[in-house]
Amino acid sequence: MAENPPKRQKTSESEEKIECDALRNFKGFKIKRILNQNLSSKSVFLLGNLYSESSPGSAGDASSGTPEGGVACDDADPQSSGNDQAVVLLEKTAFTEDLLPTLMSDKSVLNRSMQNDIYGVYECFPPKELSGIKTTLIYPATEKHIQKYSAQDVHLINESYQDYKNITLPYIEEKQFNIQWVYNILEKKAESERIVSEDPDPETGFVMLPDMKWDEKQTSNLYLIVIIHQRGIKSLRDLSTSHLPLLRNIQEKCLKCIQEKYSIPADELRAYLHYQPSYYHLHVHFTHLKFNAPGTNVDRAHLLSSVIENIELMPDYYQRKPLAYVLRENDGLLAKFREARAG
Ligand code: GTA
Repeated sequence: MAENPPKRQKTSESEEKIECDALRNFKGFKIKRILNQNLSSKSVFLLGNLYSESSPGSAGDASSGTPEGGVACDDADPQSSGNDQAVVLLEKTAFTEDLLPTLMSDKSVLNRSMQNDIYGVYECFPPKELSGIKTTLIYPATEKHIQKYSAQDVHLINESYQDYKNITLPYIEEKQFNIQWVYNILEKKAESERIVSEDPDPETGFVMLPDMKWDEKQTSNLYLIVIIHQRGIKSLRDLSTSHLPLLRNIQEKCLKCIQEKYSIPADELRAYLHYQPSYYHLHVHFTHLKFNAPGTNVDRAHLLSSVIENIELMPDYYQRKPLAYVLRENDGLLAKFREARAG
């Protein structure tokens, strides 16, 4: 059993807050299967059961750990719902300059595996503080999460606005990912200490903070996410002239803030929206140009500057333009498109 498994505990009915403890180790974790593996990025995505030896007290025992903060978790309680599935993303992290002196010291242990003339090959075992693996835990994971992180074939869809209305919109209204994490950020119930910049204006305002994919160890792979305060704008498809002040505000203030805080000029950044996104509450990705972030391909990313220019040229551009994007083989939306195209 995990020593201190994450648990969700209501602290106050009125506040509707749920405490989520931090996991301390993976004791009891049972690997069900490898969902995906990438040798270049040195990452592996796993599906498993968090409490394979689950017993009363293994989870939900309030005395076993320290709550890390009041976080509203909209998914069902994993223990009572019986969903013990977890998706874990493990990624080896890049070297950072400031830690190199520690790595290149007597704190690292070397094992030589080969020597030939002047050529030696060693395995280096760095100290604990340098051997961290970026670990993302999604728990309890839904079937949609499992599909999202599984290796599978992808297919290109060309979606007209009519398709959006008839196929995509009804599908995402029924099947979209829960966006409680977005509301937690906007309502300062989670990650409030990580906020880099905020404009509180209800119409044109936003919150900017490090994306879950950024380890924040160096700025060469900077990844910030900007979430708008206004609710009900799902994606690019909802954008028109009335949203230009919002989009221009994000572009201007976020680029300025990134320059000031991280010393990265605007021409070394890409700001873009995904279509289709995974989460249907409008947000903008800001990544360093040097970083080949997942989701920057032409089949998914739309530069914020182009979005603004397109709407300036044609107010209803995103209600007229066919948009192409890729869908995974097991995506329910692809099945809907296939059904519609066949019939
Ligand atoms: N700060 O709680 C959160 C949080 N959540 C739940 C998601 N994000 C969060 N950020 C914070 N706190 O960039 C971030 C995501 C993402 C953005 C949503 O919000 O990291 P999107 O709606 O356009 O959805 O953006 P997107 O891009 O599909 O989401 P995501 O998670 O980036 O998935 C993209 C695909 O990239 C996945 O299917 C996965 O297979 C692949 N991928 C490759 N490498 C990674 C990786 N290192 N981590 C995650 N996914 C990866």
